[in-house]
Amino acid sequence: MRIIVLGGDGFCGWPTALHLSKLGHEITIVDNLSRRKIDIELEVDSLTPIRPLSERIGAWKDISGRDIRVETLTVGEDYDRLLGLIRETVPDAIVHFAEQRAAPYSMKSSGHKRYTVRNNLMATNDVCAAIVESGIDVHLVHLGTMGVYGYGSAGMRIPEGYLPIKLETDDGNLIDQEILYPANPGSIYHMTKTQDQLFFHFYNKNDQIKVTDLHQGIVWGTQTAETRLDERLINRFDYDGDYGTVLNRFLMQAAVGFPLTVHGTGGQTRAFINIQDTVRCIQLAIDNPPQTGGRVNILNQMTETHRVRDLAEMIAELTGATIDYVANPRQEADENDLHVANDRFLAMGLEPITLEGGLLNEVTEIARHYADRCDRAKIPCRSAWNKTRAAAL
Ligand code: USQ
Repeated sequence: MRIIVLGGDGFCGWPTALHLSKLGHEITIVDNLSRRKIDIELEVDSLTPIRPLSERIGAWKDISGRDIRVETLTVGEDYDRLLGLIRETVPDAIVHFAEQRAAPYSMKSSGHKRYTVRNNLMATNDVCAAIVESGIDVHLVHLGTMGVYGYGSAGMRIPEGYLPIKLETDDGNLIDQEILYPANPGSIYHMTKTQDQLFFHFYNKNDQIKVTDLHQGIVWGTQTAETRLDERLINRFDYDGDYGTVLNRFLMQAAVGFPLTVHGTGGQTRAFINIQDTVRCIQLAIDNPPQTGGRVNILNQMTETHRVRDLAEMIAELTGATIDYVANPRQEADENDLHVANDRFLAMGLEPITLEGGLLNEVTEIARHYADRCDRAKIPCRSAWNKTRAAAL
């Protein structure tokens, strides 16, 4: 297949591009290097020494013999170039990762809120509009987030996108309907993903575009079968307070002897997935497109749920690290239960990599190996959700 990967230089985009290329697909990466520019803004580097994009692409050619094309453009701004690329390549699928993906970054200031909204919403609308204008039958695969649902479900499993409801008609009859699960975002970033759902719903209804929206949990791990092949292909490892995600941060903190930063009581329960399973899920989504005319296809891309303090305790036991219960900079529930349906990927053959699966050690090894690249001052989360949270820090 011909596949365009929007945001193909990022943490999920890069390993996905390699995985799909390895499978024999013809890959074009579109990226504006915004993630690397944010590293400069935040004065922090990936813990792993990621190479410039052209060097990554050259290394992949050396290792695999396969070409990946790169187009540097900003999705959401350079509309004509995006449309031209779609017309020229006639892709079977477009994988859309071209969004600002960090909740704390999106909450740093009004400027960061505005950037995240502008960037993410314009990008998604431009992709949908360009697909329609091109007239090409493209399958759009979008990386959404579990955070569109909020993290509580009143004791029921969070379904895959649609909530079955019963409506009482005026004459007293009950009728069955399915609606998009009510959006309940916890940050400006998560809010943009809830709005993405409405773009997809509208363009699907109006123009019958084929969309798969993947509601992904928190990714852990860093390497995949392809990025492991050569150090020049290494994936990002974010550890800083804005972009680092919780499990990778704890593993890295343990490796450099920094007390594990549990926010509040650590009673927050979240969904997780290993990066190797992320790339496999994207492949499965591409292999199983919705039918033309069908509704937006929504899958929960997660494999297990864990409570933050349980993760900290597990890692402390594994490594001897200490735990620091710090004031929570986020406006979020102290404690929540989370049950999530993920039957659809399991039915497609996904065999989840679980935390017990041994890869925790690999992440710790990588964190130890590159520990001297860590700037400890960048570890604490300082982006507060509101004035009350800021005052408590
Ligand atoms: N947390 C800590 N200590 C830390 C860092 C985080 O206790 O040092 C807590 C946070 O307060 C939060 C939880 O861990 O309760 C998760 O935080 P996170 O930074 O790992 O994840 P989050 O901000 O939710 O965002 C990440 C990705 C985002 C993706 C989302 C999936 O950055 O792109 O959409 O995970 S989900 O969380 O399922 O919505």
